[in-house]
Amino acid sequence: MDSREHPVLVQDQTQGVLTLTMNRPHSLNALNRELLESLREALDQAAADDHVRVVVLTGAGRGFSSGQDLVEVSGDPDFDIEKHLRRYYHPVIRRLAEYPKLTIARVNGVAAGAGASLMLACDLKFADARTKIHMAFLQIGLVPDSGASYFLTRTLGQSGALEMVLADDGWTAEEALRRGLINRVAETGMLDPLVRSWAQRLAAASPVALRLIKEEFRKAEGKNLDEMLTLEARLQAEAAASEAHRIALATFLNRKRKADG
Ligand code: LHQ
Repeated sequence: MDSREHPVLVQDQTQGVLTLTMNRPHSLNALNRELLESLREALDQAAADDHVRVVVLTGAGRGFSSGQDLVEVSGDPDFDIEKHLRRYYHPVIRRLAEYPKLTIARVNGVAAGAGASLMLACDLKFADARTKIHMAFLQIGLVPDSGASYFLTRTLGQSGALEMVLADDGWTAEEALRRGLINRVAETGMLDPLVRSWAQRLAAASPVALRLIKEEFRKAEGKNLDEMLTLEARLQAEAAASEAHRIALATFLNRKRKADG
């Protein structure tokens, strides 16, 4: 298969940043079976590769992802949507939600339906100012899936999540930013510098600390203070035993010794 036809392009930008590009631009990167399987495989490989510290997920062309490829699933009388979700979407969403490395959604254009769910499952979301986030489920008589209900209610609360799903035409990037659904909005032409600066800085940070910070925050949901104090202390012991911490501490003490003369 020609690399231009591959549904997910894997670009190693060295310095620990790997970019996965959903590559079906003619349909605004509509999600078909092949793309979802390729994405899961690429995520698995990147998770196992020690050189990869940060994964950037983005779309080719003018969109991030338009969600499920509606052409692929229409016209098949035997299509079983529940099975389809379990088989193709759930592994990707679970993988992203529990990913051991930092993930950044580079939202270069519209994110709709399950495409928005993919964005929501990433750790950081940076969007181009022209982006629209459109849940799109109700328009075709469906309910939020692929983790959308989970991520939206946690981020926006019940009422905000409902408003988002019922919105006529989705939210602009500015609205999504104001509501806390995404982290940053970049003016036209500024998305790449924004993503690059965050990705490179975090790729140079302690991979152990990043993995544990993610675990800490994921587990904080639904826990009380006592439980979190216990968990923090355990995770801190693991972070403190890492090479990155040992080197950073030695560097600090060296600098201090020199400064003190
Ligand atoms: C598409 C798609 C698309 C195929 C644009 N499929 N071709 C999970 C599992 C199983 C079943 C169902 O659902 C789910 C969860 C979901 O994801 S449900 C939500 C599915 N997505 C949608 O309903 C969004 C449908 N698309 C749109 O509403 C618009 O295309 C958006 C708002 C995304 C973008 O609008 P425009 O910027 O005006 O672009 P466009 O509509 O002109 O689209 C460009 C091309 O992409 C066009 O093809 P063409 O050959 O005419 O140039 C579209 O047909 C194609 N396309 N979305 N989901």
